[in-house]
Amino acid sequence: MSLQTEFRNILEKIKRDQGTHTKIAVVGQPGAGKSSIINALIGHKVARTGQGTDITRKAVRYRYEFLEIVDLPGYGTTMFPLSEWKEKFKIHQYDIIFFVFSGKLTKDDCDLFASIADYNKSGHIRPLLLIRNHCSDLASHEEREAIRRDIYAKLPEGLVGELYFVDCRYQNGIDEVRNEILNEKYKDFWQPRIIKKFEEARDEFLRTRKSKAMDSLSTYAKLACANGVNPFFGADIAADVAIYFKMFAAIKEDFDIEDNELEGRYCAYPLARKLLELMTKEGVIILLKNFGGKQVIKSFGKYIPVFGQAAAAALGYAMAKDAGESYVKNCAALAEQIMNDEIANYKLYGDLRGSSKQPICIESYKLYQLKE
Ligand SMILES: Nc1nc2c(ncn2[C@@H]2O[C@H](COP(=O)(O)OP(=O)(O)OP(=O)(O)O)[C@@H](O)[C@H]2O)c(=O)[nH]1
Ligand SMILES: [Mg+2]
Repeated sequence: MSLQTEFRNILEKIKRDQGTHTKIAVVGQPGAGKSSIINALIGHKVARTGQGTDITRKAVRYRYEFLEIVDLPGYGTTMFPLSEWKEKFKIHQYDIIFFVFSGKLTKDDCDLFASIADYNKSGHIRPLLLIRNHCSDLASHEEREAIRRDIYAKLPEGLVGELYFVDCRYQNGIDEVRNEILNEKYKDFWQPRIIKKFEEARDEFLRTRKSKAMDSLSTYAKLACANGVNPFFGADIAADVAIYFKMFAAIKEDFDIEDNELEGRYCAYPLARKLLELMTKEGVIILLKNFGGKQVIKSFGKYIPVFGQAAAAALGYAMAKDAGESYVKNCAALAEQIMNDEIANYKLYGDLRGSSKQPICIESYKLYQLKE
């Protein structure tokens, strides 16, 4: 295991908690391309698409990372007149609304806008994204501007929505919605929920690992105590170095911190360098020197009968305990810093810490179709 694996495991656990999901409703007229947009955003054909109306006949929920994207049937059909559709699908329960359209706006669209404006009056404002699909049909800038003017004129007062042009066939504009909008613009929406849960899990991780590390420390401090009465003059420093090495390695392992992470991915952290320094003989000798007088007393004390031996043993124990405790503290502080940074840089789409422009790779994500 590595710290990064621990981080991912914590996230995986949180993902199973539906309470952390940000719910997105994808709404619009039949055939506007709602299901196609879900497929394009997720990067995988999960939702059924097709010509004709009522291709999607019930709310289908897809979980993607911390999002729950819900594909809804189109409204204004025989099967779903708008009033029944509103009653059945209750879009005020969602956090974000994607309104997808590809042709002329109808009276139903305007009625829906009015309902959303009404829901927002309760004070819970749901971001509204106006997504014009089939944008490759729009050759000129003027055509887009006309669409912009038309839809903004139809939004009731108080209802704000940003307009995006996408095309599912050619994937135009999808990256923008996926990366800039969901990853960045709405980060404040989904991230605080995860962070809250994450902090609890992180603290629990640190608490259990610290206590495990304190057990390792105690084992090695006892060995150092025994080495305090080592009768071979000059041998105890070498033995101490070996004991300290083992103690530090055990503590690191208790925190699932791997040397290759310290040397690679997390090398920019000053604490990572500090932990690595103590994995070298030179580093441990410097540490022992820093104990100064104590080490000297320990080396000579054992030649003073009874009291000297006891004092050397006690010193050996105290020094190892001091060094171990400070190592535990540094491991915990580094793990905490790394986890905090990982969560702050976490992106829904794209690799961890990777560029938001990276193409989506479905293999690295878990995708679930939730049961009705
Ligand atoms: N040319 C073109 N065709 C598209 C685009 N987006 C979707 N389509 C096609 O339009 C048809 C309808 O798309 P869907 O995604 O099923 O539409 P929908 O809004 O989910 O439809 P319902 O579920 O019936 O409400 C499908 O045949 C898609 O392949 C696009 O951007 N360009
Ligand atoms: Mg559909």
